[in-house]
Amino acid sequence: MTESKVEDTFNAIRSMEVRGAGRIARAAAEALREAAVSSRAKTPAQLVAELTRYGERLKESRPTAVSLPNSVNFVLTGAHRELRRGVGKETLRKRVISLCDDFINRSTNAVTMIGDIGAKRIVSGDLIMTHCNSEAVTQILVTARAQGKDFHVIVTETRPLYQGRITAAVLARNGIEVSLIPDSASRLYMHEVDRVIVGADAIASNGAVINKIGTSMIAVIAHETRTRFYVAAETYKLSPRTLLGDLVEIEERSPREVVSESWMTENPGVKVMNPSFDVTPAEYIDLIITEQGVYPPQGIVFLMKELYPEPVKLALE
Ligand code: RI2
Repeated sequence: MTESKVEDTFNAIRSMEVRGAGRIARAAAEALREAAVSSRAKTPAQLVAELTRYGERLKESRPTAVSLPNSVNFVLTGAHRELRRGVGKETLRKRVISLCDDFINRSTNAVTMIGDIGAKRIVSGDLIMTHCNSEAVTQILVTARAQGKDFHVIVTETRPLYQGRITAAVLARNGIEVSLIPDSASRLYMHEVDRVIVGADAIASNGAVINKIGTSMIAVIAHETRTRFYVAAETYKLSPRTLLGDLVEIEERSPREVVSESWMTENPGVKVMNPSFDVTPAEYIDLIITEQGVYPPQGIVFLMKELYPEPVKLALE
């Protein structure tokens, strides 16, 4: 029962039935919560071993969004801490359940907070561009609209999976004027745009942002026209391992998301590439809007060291 729930969540994340960096992090915490509730482990050590195995499995579902390992590690680190303290199995189970709830609550609160902070940067009359589908970005735009601000949003389709259509539909439903454009039309409209706002799947210690493929192209175009470029991201999108020199892995997805199976069969000489994310260097980013405040990308490392001291400590040991 438990194993199959974890596998269901693994498959839902991998197939992108559940997608978006924040949502997959919460889905992993929910799966671990359910695993803790229904576990038949006989000892605290067995319970922690089981959860660790499930957590490691969930982490393997998608490689780029660091929110996923940060969510699993938040729960597992707490579970191991309780085990070392020598608590009984039922206490440990309750503690794990409350850690999962805690992560999920923090995550939803962070999105709300980002909406409140980011909405201050939206001005009536703005033309805003966004790419892909980010709940942090959507929250900012919907909050600004609820405050009575009038603005227009250009949403890129975001090939190959067209998540831009989701964003456009949600914004329109919230009374926001919205236009959907092919990704390749970004430069044509950029000279009219006041600010670009995108989400993030991971943020490196040097302030580089890893987000949906095409983000860096839009950032370069925004730079050309001196258009402000903001990133909206909860702090669990910070990648502490990048402090130790690790690179963020870029997910390569199936070519079938780009062309049909029959097209591939008819054109065996063509290698189809489908990277899901790209890296936007810090110099193309004006601000990173987090639930802990607004940071220049070059300053994000200080927040990272404060929130994730462990990797640094490990490196110094
Ligand atoms: P929120 C998404 O990844 C997009 O790249 C989006 O910008 C980012 O996660 C952050 O989304 P995917 O899962 O967490 O669609 O702000 O590949 O919702």
